[in-house]
Amino acid sequence: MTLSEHRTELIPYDLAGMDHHLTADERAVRSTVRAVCEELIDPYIGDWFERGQIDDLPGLASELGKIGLFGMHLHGYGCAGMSAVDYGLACMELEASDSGIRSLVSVQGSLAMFAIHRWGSEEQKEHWLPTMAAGTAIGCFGLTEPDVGSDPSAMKTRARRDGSDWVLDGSKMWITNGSIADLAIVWAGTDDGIRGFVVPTTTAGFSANAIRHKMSLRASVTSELILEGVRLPSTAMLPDAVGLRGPLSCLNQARYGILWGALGAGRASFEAALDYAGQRTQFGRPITGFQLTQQKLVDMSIELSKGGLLALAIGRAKDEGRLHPVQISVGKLNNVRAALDICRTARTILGANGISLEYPVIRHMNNLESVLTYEGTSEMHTLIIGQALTGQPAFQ
Ligand code: TGC
Ligand code: FAD
Repeated sequence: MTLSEHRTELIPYDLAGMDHHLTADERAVRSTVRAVCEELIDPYIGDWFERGQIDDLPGLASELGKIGLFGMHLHGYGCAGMSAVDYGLACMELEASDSGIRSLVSVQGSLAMFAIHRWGSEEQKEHWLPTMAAGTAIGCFGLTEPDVGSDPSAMKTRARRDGSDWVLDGSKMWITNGSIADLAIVWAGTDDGIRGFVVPTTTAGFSANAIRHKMSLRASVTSELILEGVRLPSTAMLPDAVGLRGPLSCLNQARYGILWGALGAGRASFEAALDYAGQRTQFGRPITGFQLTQQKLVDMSIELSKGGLLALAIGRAKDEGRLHPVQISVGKLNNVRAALDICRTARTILGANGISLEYPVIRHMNNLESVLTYEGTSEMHTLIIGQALTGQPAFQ
């Protein structure tokens, strides 16, 4: 049997056969999320990105909540209690539609909900998690500041005691969902180290401004948070999170989702390029017939295939409770970098059409520039892995 007779058995973005290692239930989760994306997101996303606005964001959030996407890997309190692999597959399908939609889900579930679920009091969990799981309350996660990004230990936002209250002053920058949020998880320095606070966004002294002029993640709300004498009761503090390990534990969750999600954006761009190349004729033949185009398609396909196996290996390790955070850095660094390269290459295959929002490629490419930077830049993940390999921190 020739290779071309085998062709129909191969999935172009999964030549290594990762799909074979998924259970029927996992495939069903993936299909469900894909179908929802095809109905609720794909017909509109190009327009949302171009206008920098999602129409009826509360309506979309509530639809995503209905199928259990918010905090889907958390247990209890109205959360779906699915596996890490299920959650990863969902992120992949969401990001095949748009990184901004995956961000909406990641920040809600992996950052804001996880912070409360892992570090919050019983009262905080019961108060916030069910409505957040339903998508009727939206959360954001404020770690980054205008002068503090990769090194959150240097944060300037402060929380001071005033009687039994806490009073927060400072600002946070580049905060996803910030100006649409009902609650903000705010990390602040105290005399006892960095602590987390659940801040209802209606609290006096709290304000949020949307950041404009973005050329990336345009179908996602990104904001500055201002905290001016924000007075909170003592019950607003996350009681069990002390020090940087509080926020970093949340980042582990979100980075895990991203290492799957980025492959979705890469896959969508690869598929668009493969389809386009088969139809585009130059010099009297489809451009798929040129060796240089085939080289690009082959390289993209192999990177997607390897990235899928890496994501699944990391997902299985997470489900089995043997995942090391450094492995998350390996997945985030590799898969985002690979997906961005795939999008850039796909864009060249589309020629001039590659720069048009009529096709998804430039949107994914621009989005992945943010994904490469947020949740730890590629340099930070390189240094995390470097430290693990050598025992020597090279951050400063
Ligand atoms: P270091 O001294 O190494 O550690 C401080 C404490 O944290 C613990 N720790 C971790 N805990 C859990 N998970 C991890 N991955 C952890 N890494 C470290 C560590 O054990 C220690 O605990 P303790 O109890 O002994 O105090 O910390 P460092 O200050 O040297 O920093 C290390 C570094 C640079 C790697 C870290 O600061 C870092 O990852 N920086 C990047 C910042 C970042 O990723 N920001 C993301 C903001 S959120 C966001 O971007 C959302 S994007 C929207 C979306 O997701 O869609
Ligand atoms: P900097 O830390 O200033 O880094 C600038 C450059 O210097 C980078 O290339 C970096 O890798 C490099 N660099 C820094 N230190 C070193 C070093 N020691 N060695 C080598 N190179 C170094 N944050 C939140 O808290 N919540 C959110 O919801 C959130 N959402 C975001 C959404 C978007 C669309 C974007 C773009 C960002 C978001 N962020 C969020 C912020 C994001 O986490 C930060 O942008 C990121 O951590 C990097 O910080 P910075 O931009 O300040 O860059």
